[in-house]
Amino acid sequence: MTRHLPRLAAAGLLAAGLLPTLAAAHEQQAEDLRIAHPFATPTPPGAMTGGAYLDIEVTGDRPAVLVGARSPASDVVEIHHMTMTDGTMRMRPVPELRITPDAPVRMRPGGGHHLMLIDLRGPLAEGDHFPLTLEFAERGEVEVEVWVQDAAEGSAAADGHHGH
Ligand SMILES: [Cu+2]
Repeated sequence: MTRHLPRLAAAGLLAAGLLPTLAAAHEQQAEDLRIAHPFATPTPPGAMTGGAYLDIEVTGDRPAVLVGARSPASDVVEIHHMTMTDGTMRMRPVPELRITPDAPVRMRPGGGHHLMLIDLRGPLAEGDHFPLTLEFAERGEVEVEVWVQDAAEGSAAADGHHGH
């Protein structure tokens, strides 16, 4: 029995030393990202998909790459890009979204990038909120809280986060 003691003590010290390091590294990786005003638009009953929008800015020199997202609000979350071609709205999934220091991402309803919530687990009602985990290459994950707001209200509130 006593022979196991030093080994256990060493393991304890290792774990104690290691865990704070990992936690600090994780925070530092997300430290140069500013994520503002995540919101999702309400969905009619029975709708299987919904759109979520947020702003991502990198405050350092290194570009960030959003590679995925997930949420308990839906089975799947995809990064989508929407364009209007000859009056027809087209959405397509993109594998990643790159954010450079000089080009912050501002997602808004009606065009450009958004996050598509696919196979909703329930309708999104105004005033609801749900967590969303963003997965970044090399930076790890960032969890945000998404509030359900109509398109105009959500956009105005998101614009209000940028004072210049
Ligand atoms: Cu979409």
